[in-house]
Amino acid sequence: MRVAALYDVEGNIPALEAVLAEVESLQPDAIVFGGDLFCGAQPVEVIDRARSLPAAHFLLGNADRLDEPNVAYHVALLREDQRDFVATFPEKLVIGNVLYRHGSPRSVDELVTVLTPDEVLREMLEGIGQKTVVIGHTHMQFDRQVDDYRIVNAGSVGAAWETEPGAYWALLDNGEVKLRRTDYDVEAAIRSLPADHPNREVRARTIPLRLRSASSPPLGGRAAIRSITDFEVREH
Ligand SMILES: [Mn+2]
Repeated sequence: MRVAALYDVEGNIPALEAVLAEVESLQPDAIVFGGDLFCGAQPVEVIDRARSLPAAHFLLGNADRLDEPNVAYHVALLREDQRDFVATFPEKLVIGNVLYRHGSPRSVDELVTVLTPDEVLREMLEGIGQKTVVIGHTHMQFDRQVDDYRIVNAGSVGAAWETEPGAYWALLDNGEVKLRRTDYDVEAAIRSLPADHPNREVRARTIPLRLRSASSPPLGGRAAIRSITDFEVREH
């Protein structure tokens, strides 16, 4: 069983196309779109492209909730059939005994980073039968072990917050986890943001957000991060 986990595409079609060029050559059994699929520069194109893939499965992210006021600009751009499609996204998927969720092992919205304490992760894992859990949402890739659980953050395809720019994703290959980074034209993606895109300046700065180091993301503590202002950022 080979599964490509593509999280937080965030409407970035150049990033998605670059990743799919690699993914399609690997011929995975499944492609999991792990939530926060369309909010970004090319929402219509990203949904159509993702939906055209026969092996694709979709998960709900916090920014895929059609009634969420923060995403109204993007929802208004979608066709009716696309809105109906997004409304079907489930909060969790199990494929090959791996659990896929957007935020944390138990939530669409909770944040998990490398700094989230083990005891907090234990709480989030309570009652979960699958020993491997793939999440996203914080846009920072990692592969952690807590007791006999493996928690993988697939990273973000469309708005990676890492030390190197690129599109980040994960490949689950017969029990092996491979963290992947794919180059794409980041500057072109930034230029393609429409002039009237909400928070255009912030968005331009966060495709990608460049961290000083992989181990110094944000604050420690329970929630680990609250917003991008918690990050140490360097100019790109
Ligand atoms: Mn999210």
